[in-house]
Amino acid sequence: MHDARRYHPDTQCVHAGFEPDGTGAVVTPIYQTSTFSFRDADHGAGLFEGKREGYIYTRLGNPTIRACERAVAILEGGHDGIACASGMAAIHTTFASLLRAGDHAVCSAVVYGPTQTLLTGVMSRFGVESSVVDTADLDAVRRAMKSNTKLVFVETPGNPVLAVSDLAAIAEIAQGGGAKLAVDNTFSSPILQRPLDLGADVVVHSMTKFLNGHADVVAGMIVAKTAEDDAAMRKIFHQLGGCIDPLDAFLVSRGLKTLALRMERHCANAGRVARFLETHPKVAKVNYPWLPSHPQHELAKRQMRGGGGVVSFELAGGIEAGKTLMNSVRLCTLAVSLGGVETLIEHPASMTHASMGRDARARAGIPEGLVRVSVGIERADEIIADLEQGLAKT
Ligand code: LCS
Repeated sequence: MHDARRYHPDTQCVHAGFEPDGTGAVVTPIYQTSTFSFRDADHGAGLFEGKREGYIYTRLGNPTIRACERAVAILEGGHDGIACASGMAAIHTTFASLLRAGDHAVCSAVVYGPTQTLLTGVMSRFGVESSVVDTADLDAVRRAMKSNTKLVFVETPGNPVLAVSDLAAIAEIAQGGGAKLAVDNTFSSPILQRPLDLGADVVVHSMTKFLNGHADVVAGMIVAKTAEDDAAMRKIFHQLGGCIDPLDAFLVSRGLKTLALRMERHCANAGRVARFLETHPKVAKVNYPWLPSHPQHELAKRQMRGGGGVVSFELAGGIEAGKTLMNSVRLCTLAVSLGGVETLIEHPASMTHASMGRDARARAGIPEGLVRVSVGIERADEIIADLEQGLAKT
């Protein structure tokens, strides 16, 4: 579909990225090959020089991977996509492409734990300074900007307390200070939020989550808004080497076809679970952007088209009650990750956000007793009944 950008996102999910390969195949086949033969020596040399279009080697490009890259780029409204082996590979490539020794980066305090650890614990070894701030607070972002700030990295809604940051305002602050804005859009997917339309320069995803949606692939994606940023990042990516496998790219492209449908159900179910939890006497606090009690609810309504599929909450009985709940659920599965069709429950402080350490969690406002649920697409009343029987045991 060469003109997929004209269509509604619901239609783009089904068709974007596909280009006929001449066989009549209606989906892009799995080109499970590491390398591509050249017609002759000059053809090979021409491909390497960039004078000819074609495939060389799967780390540098592959038709199945290209289909997935085009699809996500169209959904995000960006120039092109760079598919990666994981969300972390996408974030690493972003940091390594947009930062160099002597630069400074600003990062949301509420992010997936390893993102922050990569910046403060690994990029720091290569001479990159960083400030971790509450990006929901625009003054904190303004104060954190320095003359050498080259990147502002925002995750919104942020994992796991669902803090929402104002992307249009942060794009102005970042670009006004000579920095690029990169946004981790994993929690919303382009169906609920399009950061590039709001002024961001780069979007990253863990496609392990909603984009693939079936808990059977680990993958990531980078989408740059401009051809220049795409080319610069792709060059670094080719050297770093964190490429996706063609089979995984195929599976993500298949998952994308139902993304709009799945997000509708994730949002409806998560909204019902959040409202149920908010009225439950054993629940002290619920975080969900679509609840009027969420501190950035009005901003979320402006910036997003739905609250997403993730809810987190604190029990009045603290972590011990949380453990009892997690050990008592039957339909929900006790596992990390999120964004799949099945409902998952986990404990951020000892699992997904353990690597940050207690102090960083405290600074980010991530309570030690917080429980996170990725609400799947099962029947909402059956998810709620499962949580209800688990809460009764606490
Ligand atoms: N960005 C966000 C917002 C994430 O939630 C994750 C993983 C990543 C990036 C990294 O992606 P990966 O390399 O795993 O594909 N989040 C996880 C979580 O909350 N539980 O398990 C993984």
